[in-house]
Formats: sequence, C-alpha cells, structure tokens
Amino acid sequence: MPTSNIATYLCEMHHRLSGWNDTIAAIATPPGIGAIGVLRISGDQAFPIVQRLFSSKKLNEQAANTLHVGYLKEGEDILDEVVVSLFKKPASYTGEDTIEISCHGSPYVQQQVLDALIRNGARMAKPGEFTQRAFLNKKLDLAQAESVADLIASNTKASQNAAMKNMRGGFSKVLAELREELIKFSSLIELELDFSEEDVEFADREKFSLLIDKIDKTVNKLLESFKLGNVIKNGVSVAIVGKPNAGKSTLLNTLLNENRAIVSDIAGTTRDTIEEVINIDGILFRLIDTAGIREHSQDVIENMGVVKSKQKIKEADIVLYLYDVNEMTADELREIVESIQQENSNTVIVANKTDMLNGEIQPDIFSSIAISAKEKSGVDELKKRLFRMAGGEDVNVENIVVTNSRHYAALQEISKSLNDIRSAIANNISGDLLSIDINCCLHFLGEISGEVTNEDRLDYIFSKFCIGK
Ligand SMILES: Nc1nc2c(ncn2[C@@H]2O[C@H](COP(=O)(O)OP(=O)(O)OP(=O)(O)O)[C@@H](O)[C@H]2O)c(=O)[nH]1
Ligand SMILES: [Mg+2]
Repeated sequence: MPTSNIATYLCEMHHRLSGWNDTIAAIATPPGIGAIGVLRISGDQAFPIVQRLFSSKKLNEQAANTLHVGYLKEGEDILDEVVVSLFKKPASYTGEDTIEISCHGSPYVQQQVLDALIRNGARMAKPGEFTQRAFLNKKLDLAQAESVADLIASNTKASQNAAMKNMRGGFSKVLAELREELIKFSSLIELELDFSEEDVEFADREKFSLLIDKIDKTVNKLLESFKLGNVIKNGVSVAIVGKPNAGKSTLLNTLLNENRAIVSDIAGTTRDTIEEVINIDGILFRLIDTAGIREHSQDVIENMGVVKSKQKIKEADIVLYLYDVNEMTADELREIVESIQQENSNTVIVANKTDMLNGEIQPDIFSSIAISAKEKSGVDELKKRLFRMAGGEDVNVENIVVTNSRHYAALQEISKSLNDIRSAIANNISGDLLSIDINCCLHFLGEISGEVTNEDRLDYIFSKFCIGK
C-alpha cells in the first residue's frame, strides 16, 4: 500500500475508534418541564434511525430544511406526536445529516425518545460534540465555536454582543488571513535556504517587515481589548469601604434598590462581607459591602471582618471609599485615601450624608462624588462614574473584543514571536533561524482558529459545552 493510502487508512481507523463516524443524539433543550423539548440527532445514520420510528413519510425523499408532523412509534408503542426538522449535509449546523425532533416537553417523553434513538443505533452525544463536529467539518473555526459557548452563557447585552460578533467570524478570520500571508513569506524564505550558496533573496525584506508590522498592530489592538473583554465576560468587582457608620450598607441597598444589607446607627453593623450584583448599562458590577475600617476594635469578630476588607481593597477592580461628610477633615481624608491608593489605585471617593450637611463640604481633592445614600441623591452620577471606570463607554463601539483567555494567551505568544522576528530581521540573522521564529508565530496564529491543535486540547475545549450543543 502506498504511504498516502496508509495515512488515509490510519486516519479513518482513528476516526472510527474515537467515534467520529457514529451518529450522535442528545436532548438539546434544558432539563425540566417545558412546552416543547427538542432532541437532536446528527450523522450518516440520522435519517435511517429516525425513519425506523417515524413511519408516515419517507424522510430521505423530503426536501432539506422542511418540517413534518407525525407519530414516533417503536413497534406498536406511540412515543409521542412530534415535528421533525430535516437538515441535509453539508447545509446543517454540524455539516452532517441532522434531524431535530420537537416533542412534548415532558422530561419523561424526551427521555423515552432519546432511549428509542439509542436503541436504534445512535450514540449519546458528549458535551459540545455537535459543535465539535461543526468545527471538524469546517463549518466554524475554533474561535467561532468557542463563542457559541460564550453566547449560550451570555447574561448581558454586552456579553451577548461580543460573543455574537466573534461567532460570526470576528477576529479569527482576520488572523487567518494574516497567517496565510505569513505562510507565503515563510515558504519564500525556506526556498532561499535551498539556494543558500547563491545568496539570493526571494522574500522582499521590506514587504516582509510591513507585514510583520501589520500583524503586530492587529494583535496589539486585540490584546488591549481583552481588558474590556474581561469586564464584559466576568464583570467588575467594587469593594465599598469606609469607616463604621459611613453608610456603606445603605449605599449597597440603594444601588440594589432593595434592603439587602442590615443598616443601623450602631457602628460595626456589618461583620462579614456581602456581595451582590447590579447591571449598569449592560455591565455587571459585583458590589462588596465590607465591615467598616477602623484601626483597633475590641470585638474579635468585627476585627476579622476588618482584615477581610483590607484584603478586598487589594483584590477589587475598583475601590469605592465612602465617608460621612460631617465626620471627616480634609487632612484625615487625604491620609486615608493615600493609604488606600497604595494598595489599589483604581479608587472612587464618595462623600455621603450630604442631606445632613452642616458646614462645608470638603474641597474637591479627589474629584469625589457627593451623594446621599439614604435620600438616593447623586447615585446616578456615581453609577456613571463606575461605568466609565470599567471602560464601559467602549462596549458598544463596533470593535471586536477578545473575551477568551485561551485566545489572549495565544495572542501574547504571537506578540512575543513578532518581536523575535523583528530583531532577527534587524540583526540580519540567517534564514534558518528566522524561519524558526516565523514558524513559532504561525503556530500560535493557528492555535486561535484551530488550524494547529491536538485532539486532547480539542476535547478539553468542547467538554466545557453543554450536552446537546
Ligand atoms: N442622613 C443620612 N443618614 C445616612 C445616610 N446613609 C446612611 N445613613 C445612616 O447612617 C447609619 C449607618 O448606616 P450603615 O449603612 O449601616 O453604615 P455602614 O457603613 O454599613 O456601617 P457598618 O456596617 O457599621 O460599618 C444608619 O443609621 C443609616 O441610616 C445618608 O445618606 N444620610
Ligand atoms: Mg454596614
């Protein structure tokens, strides 16, 4: 057998052993009772398997993308009255023949239908296996497939937007195009190696440098967008800190619009930290109400709370320092804010209880915001400030945003290899060494779209999906 045939044979064997030729089935709708439940079946045997249960029409004679009502029967047992939707390869989500069965939404009925499909030759799908097949059949690249999971998990307008843009091609397409251009140069440089004795240059170094700059610019923009991507995907943590009785818990309640935390005029009311989430214009903020900061408390438990608050200052994305306008001198405020900013420079200073102001408000040293947590005044301005500090203004711009840490890590590697290529060109390094740097860059570019990957890695990525997707 010629080597190429052996390779094809081995590849096919491998696919067969790892189950890629199986026809897979799963319940695609979430567990529990619903109006309808949808099952999916995909693979070469999808039509014959469903045909054995659905006798009223010849399914393979029906046009693609059509719906058919009928009974699903196993022998004389009627499983359910269903609607089947037919998709023929390659024009389906997975790129294979696929049928979706909409049945009544009882978990029992859905399980019966799934069992019948499996008895008739389908295999239970693994998490993400439908999307993994879509990837292997080149319906989506890897970054696009991953955004399918992000889209399913999205819980705000901003995260839905970012996932949708990436799913529809987003940056992986741009990177794939740049990769193609780089491959061309790489092969020219490798060609030079074959003619090394003649000292020829097939790859125009000037054009090559321009391409490297172009890739670098794109990659840097994407790297920068990750900060916002993280905000969109994971939200922003805000530690509300201040002295006992400053009104921290009152502010938390006001921002949440509900009485979540206990408020009292006894200093030291909040003992432990309380966390709640609010959505400001599409971004999620995790508000953390802490125990008041004071240096020496007699109460051991309260002291533990205070230690925790200090830790929260370090960990939080934003520190909101709240003080009582009537209980603070300008000097003391300066001293406290400076010590907080040593731990975390992303702070917003908020003067509270302005409804009770006697005397003057502190001169505006830290562009602080004046509010009354109790009377709910100044709160909109505070929300706007938090939104701005989180970079929220860039959310709705049409820019593509990197939200996935796997992509971020690969982009960092690309950036490093671009620097290596640059210095190799600048130092007139020999072609074979330059080739190594280029291959490194190509490798990481390919990792994002999934052109370069190994199977374990793929299995890991898709295992984080839900079953049925
Ligand atoms: N007048 C006025 N009183 C307020 C305002 N905000 C809070 N208070 C009062 O201040 C007292 C303390 O409020 P809390 O919200 O419990 O203060 P805290 O900072 O959480 O206090 P600890 O949990 O003890 O650290 C309560 O009596 C609140 O009603 C405000 O804007 N104006
Ligand atoms: Mg409190």
